Amino acid sequence: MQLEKSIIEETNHQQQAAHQRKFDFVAEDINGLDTILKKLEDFNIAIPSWALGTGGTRFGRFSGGGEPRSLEEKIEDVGLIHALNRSSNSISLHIPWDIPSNAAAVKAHAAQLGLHFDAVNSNTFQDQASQELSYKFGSLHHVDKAVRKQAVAHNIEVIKYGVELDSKALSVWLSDGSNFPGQLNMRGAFERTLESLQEIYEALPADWKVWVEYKPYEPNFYSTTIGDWGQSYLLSSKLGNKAQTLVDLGHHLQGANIEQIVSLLLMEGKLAGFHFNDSKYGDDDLTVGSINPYQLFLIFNELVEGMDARGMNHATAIGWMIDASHNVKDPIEDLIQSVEAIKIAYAQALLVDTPALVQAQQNNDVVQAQEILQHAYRTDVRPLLAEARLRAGGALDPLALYRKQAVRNQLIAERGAKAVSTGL
Ligand code: RM4
Ligand code: MN
Ligand code: MN
Repeated sequence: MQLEKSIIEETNHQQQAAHQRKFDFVAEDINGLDTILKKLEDFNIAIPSWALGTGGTRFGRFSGGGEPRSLEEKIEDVGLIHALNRSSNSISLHIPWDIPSNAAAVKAHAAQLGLHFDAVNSNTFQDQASQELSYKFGSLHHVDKAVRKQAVAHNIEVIKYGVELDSKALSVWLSDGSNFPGQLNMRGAFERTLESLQEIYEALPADWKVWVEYKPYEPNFYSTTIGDWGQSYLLSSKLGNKAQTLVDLGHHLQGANIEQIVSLLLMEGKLAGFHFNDSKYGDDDLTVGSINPYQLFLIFNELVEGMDARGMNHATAIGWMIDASHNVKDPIEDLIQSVEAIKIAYAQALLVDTPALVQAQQNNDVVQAQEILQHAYRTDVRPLLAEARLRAGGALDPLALYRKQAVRNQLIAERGAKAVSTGL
C-alpha cells in the first residue's frame, strides 16, 4: 500500500497552528536556523531489509502480522516510512535473506518510492540449505581453506548483487570466533581473516568500500576474531583506502566510550559509518534512543565537530543505517521512532556552540563545557525536525498519522495475520 500525499497534507494542515507555536518558540533562539533546517532535511538514515519483520530471540518469535513476504513488500514498507518522515530514502539488503532476482525491476520499484540502495550485507554466520561446507567453526577465519574460499565467493557474489542495485559498499560482519580457550590460535585466525578479506577487497569496484564491523561476543563467547574497533581498524588499515571500520552501537562492552572511538576513527579517515540501535546490556538491538539518548547525542557531538574539522558532508560522507529488530513492537513504528531519535541527536549536536566550547576547553572551564553541551541536549528540537519534514513534504507527526490511518491493519488485510518476513 501507499499513503496518499493528500492525506499527509490534510493532516499537516490540521496540525499546522499547534506546530507553528512550538516552532516559533524554539526557533527564536537559534542562530543559523535555515542552515540547520537544510541539514536536517538532507539527513537520511538507511533502513535494513531485515528490520521490517518482528525480530525473534533464541527462545521464540512472535509474528506481528502483515509482515512483508517478499523484497518487493519490504521496499513498500520503507516507502511508507519515507513518505511519512522524508528521512529514510534508502534500504540496505542482507543477502541471502533478500536476493534481488530481478535487479532492474527492484531498482525501478524503489526509485518510484524515492528510494535507492545502501550497503549490501553478506551473511556467513548461518548455513544455507544450498551450501556445501558449514560455517559452524567460522567462515573467513576458518582453518580449512575450502571453507574460506566458499565464504569469499559468497561475499563476491554479494558485491555483484550490490553493483546491479547501484550500492556502493559491502558490509561484512563475521560471527567467527571461539567458544572455549584453546579452541583457536588467535593470531592464525586474524591472519586468515585478513587474507580472505584481501581477496574480497580485490573484487571491489573502484568506487566501492568494504565496511568491517566488529562485535565483542555472541554467538561466540570466548573470543571473536573481529572483536573490537582496534582489530577492525588493524584489518581496514592493512587492507587499504577502500576499507573502513563500521560502528554498531550495540557492539561494545558495557561502559565503553563509543564517542571517543568514533572521534578517533573519524580523525584517521577510517569511520565507515553506523549501525544504530540502543542497548542496556549487550547487542540488544533496541530502538535507537530508547535507553541512552545522551550517549547518542555525545556521539553526534563528536561526529559533527569531527566532520566539520575535515570538511565532510554530514549527510553523505559516511554510512548512516539502523540495525535493530525486536519482538514486541510494530517494526514500522519502531523504525519511525529510531529515525526520529537519530535526527533529534543530530539536531542537538548542530546546536552546540562550538566556539564557546573551544574557549571553555582552552580555559579548562569544566563547568562551562558541561553547560554548553547540556544546553544543546536539553533543547527541545522536535519542532525543528517537524518543520524540516514539512518542508520536505513529509508528515508533521509521522507516528500519529501512521496510527490514524491504521496502516498496520491495512497491511494485515493485504498480507495476512501470519505473514512472516525473512531475517533473524
Ligand atoms: C549482527 C550484526 C550485523 C547484522 C546481523 C543481523 O549482530 O549487527 O550487522 O547484520 O547481526
Ligand atoms: Mn550491525
Ligand atoms: Mn548486532
